[in-house]
Amino acid sequence: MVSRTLRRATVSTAALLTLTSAPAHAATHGPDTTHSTALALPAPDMAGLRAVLRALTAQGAPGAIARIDDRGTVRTAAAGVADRATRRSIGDADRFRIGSVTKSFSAVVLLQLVDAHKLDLDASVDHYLPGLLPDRRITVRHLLSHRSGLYDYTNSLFADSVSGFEAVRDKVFTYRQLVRLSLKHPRTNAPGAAYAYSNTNFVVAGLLIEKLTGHSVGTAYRERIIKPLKLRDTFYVHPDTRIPGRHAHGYLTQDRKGAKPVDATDQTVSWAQSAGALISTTHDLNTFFSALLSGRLTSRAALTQMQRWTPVNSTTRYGLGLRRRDLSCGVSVYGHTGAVQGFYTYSFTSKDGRRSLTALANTSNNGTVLNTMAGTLESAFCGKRTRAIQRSPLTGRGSYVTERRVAYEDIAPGIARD
Ligand code: HEL
Repeated sequence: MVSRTLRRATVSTAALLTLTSAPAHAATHGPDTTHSTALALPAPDMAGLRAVLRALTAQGAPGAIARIDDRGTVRTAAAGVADRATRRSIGDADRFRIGSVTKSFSAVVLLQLVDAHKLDLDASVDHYLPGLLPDRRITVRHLLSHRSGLYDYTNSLFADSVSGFEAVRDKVFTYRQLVRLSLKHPRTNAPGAAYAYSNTNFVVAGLLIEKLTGHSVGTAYRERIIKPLKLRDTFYVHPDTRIPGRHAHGYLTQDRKGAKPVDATDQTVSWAQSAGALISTTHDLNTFFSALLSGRLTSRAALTQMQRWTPVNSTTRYGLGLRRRDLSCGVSVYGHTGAVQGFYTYSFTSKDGRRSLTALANTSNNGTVLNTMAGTLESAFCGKRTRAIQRSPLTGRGSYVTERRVAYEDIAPGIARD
């Protein structure tokens, strides 16, 4: 089973083209022209989903879970353990660190402030935070779409994965200290000129939230998202190091092959804060993205702004704190991914928010696992694999192709390694 999934990850582009209907591509910043609705979606492939989770454990994740919420119907799957020491099985109720899925929460708070006429997406960041950034041309929209050109300080912080992590595990940073780490390096591009994923953008977003609401980001998340949506398992505990209640342990893979993974569960996540420090569950993240895409967290106009896409690669676009993934069956899904030491998360929903999938693997620094996790989206939104006939150009003979290509290309350089 494992080898089948691995083989699926390397199927040729030619085979992929045979299998797929071409995904709709919106022009840069153009309207969203995709056609995915829950009604048109095929039934999820639960056997396929379970196979992906088993493959993740074979590839080095101690455990993996996935949950699909589909108009009131809940489907869950799990493989492996939450805790390598006790061997407790991992389950849907386990809380975990969601990493950059936090960015979608930060973006929602800022879009709510746009709705309240307290923030202008196209205003200079300098207007709200005078003197913070060296270039007054950087706008709020540039931050939220990763087009500011601000260097991602985590590239330097985590050049060596374990010593980099241990150096910050218990550290408490101010936002301004993190911005200063970024500004030691040249900017990657002129404002607006290119997409370059950077945690720095969402650290500045945190500063904006605090400045404009007069409260901490934790309070903003709680009052504006967590309480209204009754997300009972979602927490922002910074600078506390513990995950409250029942949770999965997270294991950071060492750069040195064969070395024992490091239990990275307890940490301040102060290096990320508004860019990545939330804790949640599969249930709460599905509720969150479903609410967002169905228009329950912002105005429709704000949601439209969040879906002005910058192309990232052939299958991924980035809006404002929101990713769009175009799947092999032509369906597009909306959400975010996360990578924080010990935890990889995928959380996406359909265009209308009616079907959502969240998956977690309690490992990190393992590019194979991160790539394979894309298969959870295929199983959840594309259904059973299509059997398509591929003809040999040499013999003209047809054979059935059942694989689908999965690819995760949108990774900050040096962040996830095989
Ligand atoms: S990276 C991503 C993901 N994002 C970005 C952010 C997040 N996470 C980080 O910036 C974490 C960096 C260190 C992670 C660490 C590991 O794997 O545990 N890696 C190393 O130390 C490598 N030397 C773009 C993948 C996202 O999906 O948005 O979350």
